[in-house]
Amino acid sequence: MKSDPRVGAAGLIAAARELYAEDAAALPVLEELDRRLSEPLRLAVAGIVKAGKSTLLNAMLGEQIAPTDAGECTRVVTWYRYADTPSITAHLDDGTQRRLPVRRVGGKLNLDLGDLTADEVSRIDVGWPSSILRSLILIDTPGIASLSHNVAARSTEFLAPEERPSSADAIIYLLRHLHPTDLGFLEAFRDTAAGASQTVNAIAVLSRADEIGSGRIDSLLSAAKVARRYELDGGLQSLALGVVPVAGLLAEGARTLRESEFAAFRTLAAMERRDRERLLVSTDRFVGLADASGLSRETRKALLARFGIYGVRLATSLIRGGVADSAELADRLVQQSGLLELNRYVDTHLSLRAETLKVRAVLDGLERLLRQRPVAGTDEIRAGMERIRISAHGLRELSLLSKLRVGDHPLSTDEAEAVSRIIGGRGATPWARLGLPRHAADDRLREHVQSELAWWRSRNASPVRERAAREAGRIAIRSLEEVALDLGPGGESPASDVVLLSGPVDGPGESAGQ
Ligand SMILES: Nc1nc2c(ncn2[C@@H]2O[C@H](COP(=O)(O)OP(=O)(O)OP(=O)(O)O)[C@@H](O)[C@H]2O)c(=O)[nH]1
Ligand SMILES: [Mg+2]
Repeated sequence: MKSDPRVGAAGLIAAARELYAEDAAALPVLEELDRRLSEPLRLAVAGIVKAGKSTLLNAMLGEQIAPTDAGECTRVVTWYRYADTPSITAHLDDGTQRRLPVRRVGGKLNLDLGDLTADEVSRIDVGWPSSILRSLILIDTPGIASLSHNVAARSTEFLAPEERPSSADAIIYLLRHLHPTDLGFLEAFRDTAAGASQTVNAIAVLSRADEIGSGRIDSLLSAAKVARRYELDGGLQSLALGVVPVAGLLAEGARTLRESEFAAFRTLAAMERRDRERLLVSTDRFVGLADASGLSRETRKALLARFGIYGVRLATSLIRGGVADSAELADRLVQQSGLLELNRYVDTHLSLRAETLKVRAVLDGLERLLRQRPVAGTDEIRAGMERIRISAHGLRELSLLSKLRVGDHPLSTDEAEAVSRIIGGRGATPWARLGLPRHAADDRLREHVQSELAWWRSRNASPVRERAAREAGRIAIRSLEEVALDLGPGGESPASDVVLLSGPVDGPGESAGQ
């Protein structure tokens, strides 16, 4: 029978609570670890100032909740978690809490600190009835490398503190041009908790992707090329799982598209071709022209703010191509924005591994506490942690994956690539592990898993195989055995109880790494 690492970790926290019963400083740490274990995965959105973090978070939520303009709130770490009714709570540095009013203005949540200043607030907690928050806690963070040292320090202290594990289980890191600050931060995040283990939970996003090709209609293709280049030779390889180009503003606009906006796009699409081209030639022209076939300057300005010039051009051209209603337009714009690809990354690398990532973070936190506040009688807890680390296959996969990512292994390049794929380096779905397309038939998956198993077993049986290579092979074999078990002998596919952003289990499949 498989033992549940989460139950094991919870047991260790309970045991530690008894040992530290008299220690007023240790108890809150243990309480926090316990909470972390039972809550959804904490996914933080990070990046330098104005990288588009809050906009992307709104796109993921499908609502305009996170404040995107200047203002005090963009300087505070803000947690978005599931609640049946909306609520906003400010946690102050002095340990007290204050409820803030929930007000929406023009579709946007108006996050207002009132008479508080950002410097007094340690974090804001927003409770919101959004389905994605049932499986993830999303955390918006202030810009790294902000002009205000205070603001940047808050993010770094939260995400990559020196003296304890990160408060986030995983991050989406937004970058626009690969800047030394980006690499520096990702290195710090990687090196927080247990050595290099953080390489398996950072996804890089090439943000504001529509601006890369100056908003031209092929902008996202240019962005995809840049992202690929960064992935291969930007020094990012050992720091992030991949680089996904995303036009967050377009995704946010599409997911919150209003009928009046659809009508405005339709008006643009119906204009005489020459007039339309003249109008869409540049941002300045788009808002500058006095008369534009009945679209007021205010309307045009609003469209630009919500979709960017790329989004306006794309929406118009899609309508001209036959898109007939606002729901279809929204779908098509979301598809073009890169958001779905990002969702797939989150699903296959993070959501499917949520339990493991949480257990790992909690064990790191517990270990840190035992080291910093030594007391008698912790041997059993330490032994328990070791048992979980050795026996929980998900943890062994993660630890091997991070070693492979930083080149710390004795395998040949081909073998390392194959092991990495099998243990979930391209996503934890069966087909990603087997290197097959997303929609491959179950029978084909079964056939592949058996032939890979046979190959790895015979490879590992070689008497001259190095110990570390044999161990890596053993982990790969175990992963394949689990895939085989999940697939069953035939018939129905097993149902997943993980809530995924992209709906039914979806993997990077054919598009992986393109
Ligand atoms: N063209 C374009 N503009 C974007 C995109 N994402 C964000 N922006 C714009 O960039 C500005 C900053 O966006 P935010 O989402 O507030 O960025 P942020 O990283 O949260 O900023 P701070 O929290 O202040 O560091 C806003 O004016 C957005 O409209 C995008 O994908 N494309
Ligand atoms: Mg922001």
